[in-house]
Amino acid sequence: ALPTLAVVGATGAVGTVMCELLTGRRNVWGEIRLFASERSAGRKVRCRGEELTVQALTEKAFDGVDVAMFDVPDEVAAHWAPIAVRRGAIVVDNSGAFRMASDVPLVVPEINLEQVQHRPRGIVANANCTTLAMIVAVAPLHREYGLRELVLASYQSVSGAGQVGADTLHDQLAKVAGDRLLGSRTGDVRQAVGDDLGPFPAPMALNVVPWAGSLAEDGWSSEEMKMRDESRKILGTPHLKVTATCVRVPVLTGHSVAVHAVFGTEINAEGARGVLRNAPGVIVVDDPAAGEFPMPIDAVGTDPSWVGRIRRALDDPRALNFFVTGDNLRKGAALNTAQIAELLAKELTR
Ligand code: 11C
Repeated sequence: ALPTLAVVGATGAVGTVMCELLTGRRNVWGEIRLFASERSAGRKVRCRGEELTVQALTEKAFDGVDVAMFDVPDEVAAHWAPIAVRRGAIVVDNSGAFRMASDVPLVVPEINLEQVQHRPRGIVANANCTTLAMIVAVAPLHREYGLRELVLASYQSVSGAGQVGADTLHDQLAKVAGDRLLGSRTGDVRQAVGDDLGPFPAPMALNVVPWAGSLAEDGWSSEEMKMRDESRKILGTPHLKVTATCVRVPVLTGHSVAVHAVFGTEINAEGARGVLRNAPGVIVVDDPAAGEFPMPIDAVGTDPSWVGRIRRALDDPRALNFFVTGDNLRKGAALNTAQIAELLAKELTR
């Protein structure tokens, strides 16, 4: 029989995309169970052509579940993932709760799929959406040229902060739309937007906010630390130099990253383009003369990381600059989780 799947956090922004993805992937799972908070329990969700009723989480609900995909806040995952494991499930967790634990693999199938087998705690972690968009392009270049350093600047969409992030931008845009003075020297976006900033520290409409996540040490944000820590773990380079500046932009879906990557050998743009064209999960769109470069409006709703603006640094022949965009809800979250879960399904049905 095909394995039973649980989706925990089925009604959030990522959970919704997860159900869409499952609909297109037949013959992988037998029963599918959807879970969410008490508030969403009882809701009907269409998944794989069936109308499923969302259930509240209980310990017993995991009985008979083979694989549980979690997309819930860190503290919820920290509590419930070990319970799901005790009840017999393998957990694929998209929160930050377990990513950096040495006994939990952090898996990106295009890069380190073999690590899915070493999971002493029964948990496999999924990386942060900002790391994922970028690392799928960086890893093949690392394999070819030997990475020494990454300097990153992100352009993150509001849906990275969940459905409430997307709703907040829509509401704010409705408030400022049509007023040509707003956001200019004579206008005041803050006044028009009012107090409802949603999950953001400042207005997102007509603005750019150099902040994502929570405050970490010495002025760094948690999101910037994740890009550093997770890149090192996924690439298996614990001492890689990584500097990130994470910025939220008024885009609904699609996280972008400007990358400056320094390698151990000299590099040229055409060689790098060739490596990236052959890399799994990557699309090269790089013809600025024709107005072709990767943008969130291209990447949204698609699986790969879109890479362009590939050029060698002017002052360092070992350094490459490029721009990468990926759908933060797909490869950044639901898709990578589903890919890991499918590796497990294959293992279970062998
Ligand atoms: C954001 N990348 O855009 C974050 C959301 O650790 O999985 C995902 C946070 C995480 O706000």
